[in-house]
Amino acid sequence: MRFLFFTDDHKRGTTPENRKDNFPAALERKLREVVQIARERDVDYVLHGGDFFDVPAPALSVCADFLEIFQQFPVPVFTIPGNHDLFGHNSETLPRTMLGFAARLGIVRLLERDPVYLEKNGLRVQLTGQGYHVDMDRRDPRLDYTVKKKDCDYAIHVVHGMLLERAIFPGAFYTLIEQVWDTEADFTLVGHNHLGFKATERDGKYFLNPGALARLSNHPAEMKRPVQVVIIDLGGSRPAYETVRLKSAAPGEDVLDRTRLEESAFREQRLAGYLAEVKAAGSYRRTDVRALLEEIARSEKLPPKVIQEALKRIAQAEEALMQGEDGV
Ligand SMILES: [Mn+2]
Repeated sequence: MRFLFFTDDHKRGTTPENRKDNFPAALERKLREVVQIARERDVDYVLHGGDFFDVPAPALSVCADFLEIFQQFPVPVFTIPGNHDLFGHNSETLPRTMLGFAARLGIVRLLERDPVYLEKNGLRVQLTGQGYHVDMDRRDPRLDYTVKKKDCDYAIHVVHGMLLERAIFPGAFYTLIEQVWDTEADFTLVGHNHLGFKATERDGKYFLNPGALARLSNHPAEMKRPVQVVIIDLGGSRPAYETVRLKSAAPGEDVLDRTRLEESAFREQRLAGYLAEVKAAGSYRRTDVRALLEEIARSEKLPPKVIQEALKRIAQAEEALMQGEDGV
């Protein structure tokens, strides 16, 4: 049984400011190549790690253009919602999003904690997924990243979260691979961190994030990294995987704007100055609105239901804003 995994394609109808080319056209070429690879490699299933769309409800024409390509996959496509797919990072809004819509029409299938079992040539594979939610990388990471293996030969778990090999700057929300080694999944396939991480294996358990299919930022590492998909083969005597680079992905320097990189270095300096002022004004370490809310709630000792209500209203506000914006 063979799988093709890729993630974070952020389908959208406009070109991000950091790109010099026509982003939707470039993404269309990449996705057509992914469909071709799925055919050539004769995969049985396609797995997608979330951030299927760049916003929860893109314009209808944008959805139609890209979903048409997804319909060309000769096999089922399983995915999970990423943070960009949801209004206010709230998984309850999924039915009102375009990803929810595509799933309802059967163009993609959504993975959940409740396993799907796949069988071929006497091989039984357990497939689960964990989409993004407001507590991702904030609560006990084993609740999101680990699974139990039951009645199967292999287990694959797909997650949209900030899983990393080593710690990054303090104050960021992330999970380290070493915190979730006890998962029983043979393959933990991860999206969200666009730069990806080096394939990691311990005791025959693999953790893979090949990086985003889309390059949205002009971070120097984003300029250099490969744009790739992963092929997993469970048909042999032991599981195997390989990465396949996309031929249609232009070199980073050709599509990402360096002048903006210099400008953004300047902006980052100014932002750092601004953040220093925010820190000086209060003891808050976060800049994300939800995280800030949590800190305020903690310091003010607000009851959980007040926090829940505030999170709900943030999601509603984002949803209302998006709908007024024609999904751009
Ligand atoms: Mn993403």
